[in-house]
Order: sequence, then structure tokens, then C-alpha cells
Amino acid sequence: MIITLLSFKFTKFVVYLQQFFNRSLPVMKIQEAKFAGSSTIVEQKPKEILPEFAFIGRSNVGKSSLINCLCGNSRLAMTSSKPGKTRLVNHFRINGQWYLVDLPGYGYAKASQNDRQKIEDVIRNYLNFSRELKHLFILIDSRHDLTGTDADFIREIGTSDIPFSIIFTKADKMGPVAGAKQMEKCKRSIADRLQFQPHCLASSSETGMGREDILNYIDKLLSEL
Ligand SMILES: Nc1nc2c(ncn2[C@@H]2O[C@H](COP(=O)(O)OP(=O)(O)OP(=O)(O)O)[C@@H](O)[C@H]2O)c(=O)[nH]1
Ligand SMILES: [Mg+2]
Repeated sequence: MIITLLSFKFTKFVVYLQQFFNRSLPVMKIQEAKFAGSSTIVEQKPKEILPEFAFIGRSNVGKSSLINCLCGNSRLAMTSSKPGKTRLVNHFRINGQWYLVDLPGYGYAKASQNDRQKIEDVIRNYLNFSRELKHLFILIDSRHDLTGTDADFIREIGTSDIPFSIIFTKADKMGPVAGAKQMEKCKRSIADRLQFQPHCLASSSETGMGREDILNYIDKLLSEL
């Protein structure tokens, strides 16, 4: 009886601590988000050298929308309901201190072979040669199983020296229970391919869910540079 009571009080205490720390965790403030330039090769990147945090994923997964959501400006990066909108590497300077980088989407099936190759070259050039890239966020649609293209890309990045995390996007499109189940399934297939579990976050650019987590995570990464 006493043990049950003590363990109940301990559980309540842990929940209280979690609530306290969640509430007191300050969210990184984006005071200024400015378009700094578009490029197809790293030599064309903005001249000012700052740490870069890039977003990549299949076409239409929600990269540009998430950048807008993080910056609180729906007109910063161009978005579209049609895949293949972002074709260049777009730099956005944040608080004059670091860049958010919007990359073109990979695996756009309807693009011509020539267009696909051009987009692939732009992505490869950035990933291979951008020395300022500090962290790559790989976006996966939270509703779907990992596609072959996602799996290949994740496996490849897993063997590179680029630090990366996963963000499951469009979390508003599924109910919380079905959504959590689907994300767990996807996390398992990612871990199976990599032999380790990368850091995973979830987001919705519609509701702003995950915004604080992503900004605080970037803040932490910046503080470790
Ligand atoms: N419901 C919902 N829709 C979203 C979300 N994020 C993006 N979308 C929609 O998905 C579509 C594609 O969004 P984009 O941000 O342009 O996607 P992208 O990954 O940048 O696409 P590309 O530039 O073509 O590679 C748009 O119609 C967005 O409104 C989200 O979190 N929830
Ligand atoms: Mg885009």
C-alpha cells in the first residue's frame, strides 16, 4: 500500500518536473529572416560565411512550407501544391547569424530525365561541397511508408560525414494515434537501414506543431559548434 502510494507520488513528481522544464524551455526567436540568394553550385552561394542548416526530401514533402513556418512568414520560400517547385538552392539568413537552406526535392517522377538530372546535380554539388553545411534535416511525409528513394538517400547520407536528423512532415493530416503508429513504423525501417536510430522530429506547417522543437534543436546544434 505504502509502496503504491510512493510510486504514485513519484510519477506525479516526474510529470510535474517534465511540465516545469517544458514550460521554462525558451524558444529560439527568429527576429529576422531574409532571402540571401539562389544558387546551382556552391561557388554561387552568398558570400557571407555562416553555419547552414539545410532541408531536403522528396518533392512536395513540405520543405519550403516548413521553412516558412519556422520563420513565421508564409511568403519567404516559394511553395506549391505541384511537385518540383524549388529548383535551386535557396539561402535564408536568420538573425544575421546562420542560414536556413531550402533544397530542391529529389525523386520527382514526372520530371523529364534531363530535368531530374539537373536537380540531382544541384543537390549533389551542395551536399558534396558546402563546407558550411552543419546539419541536414531529411523530411519524410508522416503519412507514408519510406519510399525506395528515401531509403536510398538516407542510407547514403548515413555513410557520409554529414550530421543529419529526420523530420516527419504533414503530421496534421493523420489522427494522433494512427500518425504515431505510422511514424514508429517508419522510424523502425530507417533504423533497420542505418543500424542506428537518428534523431527524429515531427512537424505540421499547418498547425505549427514541432516548430519549437525544431528551433530549439537548431539552437542546441548552434551552441555546440
Ligand atoms: N496539410 C499540410 N500541408 C502541407 C504541409 N506542409 C506542406 N504542405 C503542402 O504541401 C504542398 C507542398 O509543399 P512545399 O512546401 O512546396 O513542398 P516542397 O517539399 O518544398 O516541394 P518542392 O519544392 O517541389 O520539392 C503545398 O501544397 C503545401 O501547402 C503540412 O504540414 N500540412
Ligand atoms: Mg520547395
